[in-house]
Amino acid sequence: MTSTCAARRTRDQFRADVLAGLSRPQKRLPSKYFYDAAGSQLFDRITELPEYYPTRTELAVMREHAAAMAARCGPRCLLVELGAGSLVKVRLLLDELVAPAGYVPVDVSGEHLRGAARELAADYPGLGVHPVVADFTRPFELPPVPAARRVVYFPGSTIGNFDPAEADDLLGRVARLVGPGGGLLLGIDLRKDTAVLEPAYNDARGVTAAFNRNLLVRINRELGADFDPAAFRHRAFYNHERSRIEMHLVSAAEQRVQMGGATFVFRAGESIHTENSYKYAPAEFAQRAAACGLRADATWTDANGFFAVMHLTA
Ligand code: AVJ
Repeated sequence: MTSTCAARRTRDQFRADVLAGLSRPQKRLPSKYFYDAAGSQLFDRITELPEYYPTRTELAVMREHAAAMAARCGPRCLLVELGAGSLVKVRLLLDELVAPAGYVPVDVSGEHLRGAARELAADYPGLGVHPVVADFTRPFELPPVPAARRVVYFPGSTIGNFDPAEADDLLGRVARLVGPGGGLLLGIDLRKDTAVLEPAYNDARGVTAAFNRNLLVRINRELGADFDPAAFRHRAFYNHERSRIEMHLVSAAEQRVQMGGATFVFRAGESIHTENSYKYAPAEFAQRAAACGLRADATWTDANGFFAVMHLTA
């Protein structure tokens, strides 16, 4: 059955990524694997934390400027959302779009995607909803829906999880996907005081720590490893030189972890680097996007300048 094949391929890729990441001198795990069912629930709780400003700030920017954003998108546009986790945000946009040609949510999780698509289709009876199951960090194709313009919507500052070279790669692929004159509506988290940034990733209730450790729980369950999640400490800090929050899991003691036939040795204090969350200045981001074929023509931010939604044209 095709779904079983796809599930196995996904599992094999996960295993290969984990083995490769843990074999590097600075151990690494890709942050895209945070989002299993438990991880997605923990992330939802993160978005409600008093310290975690990005989600509520982006929502406020969307609420205030949805009409202007929709005007930039233009009438009869095909809206392509990367990730289907943000039904609240896309609704703000859909409510303002003039005669949208359709909505294409793109997500790796077929289950999550179908649920989200069904919910949205029920609330927008005239709207064609065409879910695409794909990992948007790799090339994928769009369904042939006639439209005046294609616009990719990429909210949540997820672009911040990409290293600069990966971000450039994604921006270039988006430019080709939407074609000349097409658009990108993008959420980016902005540079700000460390005193605001660091608590957002070190919340007092320990939800972010649980989110970070859940990656080890998932690796145990899905790949049969024997991590002791409690033997790893959550660490998050702002790296000024690279303009990014780094999240790590720090081994509390010397220990060994088995996975399949492989053994990974941890020194006391050795870390696994689990996430980068880059913070940008709007002008600097516009410059790197321009080099990838996307011209920024509108930027909306909150009064504190914490978060930006940017519209770019290919
Ligand atoms: C989903 C990319 C917005 O980088 O802020 C939240 C994920 N990691 N807390 C971010 C995350 C730790 C998050 N994004």
